[in-house]
Amino acid sequence: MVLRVLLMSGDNKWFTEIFAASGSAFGLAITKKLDEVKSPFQHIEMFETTHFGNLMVIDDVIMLSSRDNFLYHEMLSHPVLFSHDKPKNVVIIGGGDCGTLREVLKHTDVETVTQIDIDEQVTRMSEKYFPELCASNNDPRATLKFDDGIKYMREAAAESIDVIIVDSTDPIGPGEGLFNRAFYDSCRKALKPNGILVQQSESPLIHMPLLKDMRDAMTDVGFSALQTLLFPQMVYPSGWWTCTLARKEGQFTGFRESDAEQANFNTEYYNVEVHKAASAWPNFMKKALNSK
Ligand code: SPD
Repeated sequence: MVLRVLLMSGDNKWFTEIFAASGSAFGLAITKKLDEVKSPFQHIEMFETTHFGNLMVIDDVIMLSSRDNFLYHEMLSHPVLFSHDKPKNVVIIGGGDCGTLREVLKHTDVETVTQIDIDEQVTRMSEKYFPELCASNNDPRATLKFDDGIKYMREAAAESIDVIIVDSTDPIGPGEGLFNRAFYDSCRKALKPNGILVQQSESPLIHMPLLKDMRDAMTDVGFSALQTLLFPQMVYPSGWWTCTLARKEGQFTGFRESDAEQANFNTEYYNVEVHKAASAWPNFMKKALNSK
């Protein structure tokens, strides 16, 4: 269960996300509340912080800050795109703040990116408070749809997509149906034979049972190889996060290292060394996840 508190301390207020399941909490000093909207799906709030720029909170859970969203968005985009031999057609499920979309569009080989987020208000808030993330939204290769991503994948044509990126909230509320076998099965069918799915897969320190369930479900529906990558993300519970890549067929042997080395775009976190290091697992993860 996630709770939130607004505390007063000296001149500052603090937005604090309490993660009761792990007896931990994370807080940011805020100067003011900028905006809020109750959409048909969720409660979206925007705060101005003292040190982290703007902060988006959905249903009391921190989604992103101006200062550190690059870590998550780069790791959800570049490892999977450089692991595919020629990613032309990309689908983003969720991702309404458009940070992942911005990173994907940096790849000039990508011909189309279709983003399906259930909640248009997330994008409208992001356009206003994270304009840097939305700067490429008018790229002719990008299509933004506001619809149910689960239904979209269920109805997608078989073998039509190179890369699917699931940039979701936690598995509660509208995001819940993106973490189960039925959804992974739809994704697998919609991928071309050399296609890859990547999904944000929560914290290795405090969500291990969920991560294990996700990986087991991906394997059960027939994905042939998985790769869980680790990266820091200060504003999420534990400050340590993962994404999991799942290949429809074959193994993860195709990292286009020289293309990543010579990439003609800027990144703040991602590079070849980071890509390789992100797949190194600490012993507790090997013990928890290598049993299957
Ligand atoms: N605990 C919060 C996890 C949220 C992950 N998704 C954030 C969306 C950023 N594009």
